[in-house]
Amino acid sequence: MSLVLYTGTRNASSWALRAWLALREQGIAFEERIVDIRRPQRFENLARIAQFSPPAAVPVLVDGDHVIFDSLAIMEYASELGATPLLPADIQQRARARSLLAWVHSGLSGICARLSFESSFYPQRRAMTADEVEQCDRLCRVWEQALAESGGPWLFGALSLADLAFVPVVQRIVSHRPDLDGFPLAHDWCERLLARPSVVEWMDEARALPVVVMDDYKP
Ligand SMILES: N[C@@H](CCC(=O)N[C@@H](CS)C(=O)NCC(=O)O)C(=O)O
Repeated sequence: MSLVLYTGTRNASSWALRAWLALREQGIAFEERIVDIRRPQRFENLARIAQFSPPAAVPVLVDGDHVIFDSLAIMEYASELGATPLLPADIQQRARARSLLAWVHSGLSGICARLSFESSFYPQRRAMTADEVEQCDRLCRVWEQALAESGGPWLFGALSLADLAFVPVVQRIVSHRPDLDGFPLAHDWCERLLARPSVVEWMDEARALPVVVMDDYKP
């Protein structure tokens, strides 16, 4: 089997990170082709992706004659390819994990739009606004409750796609509000997640890249 994963610029491509993590965590060998999604070369590069993948976006996984696009589809494919699926065996737990995945995939909350993934690598980071803190608390309550119910170390006990899907969100939150006061289980889970070797590898490469600070990065 020869798999090729098209990903994006490390510090900007949070969707690609999710797909990459799922393949890595499942121990699946793949060739990675990083697509530069910075302007202006972005348009030419994504036009090349459009020749074989209708959304003209990354990530895309090519498995022989099969083109699998969209991070969620790739994550589920990786889960099924691996020796142990990255979704809970119990039907209700699996539905809850999928609910979280769907929530992330459909935008999650205002926090991701306001605090870009790239902003977590800015040398000067602003404080969260009151509204962002409120949204962050809402997420932390969800994580805290899941961890209390499962007993950890991951949201559903064993590592699942739900944990991996939250990595870019956790990176945004922890880089803007590291203490997470009042959410001890969520705090430790965030640290555990960001310490996974796969996550460290991606983030180290992301940190080494120059950042583009957006004008709208202000409270
Ligand atoms: N729903 C898609 C979103 C993919 C996406 O927006 N990818 C960005 C890079 S992280 C991209 O390639 N954008 C190109 C564009 O939208 O023009 C997924 O989950 O894979």
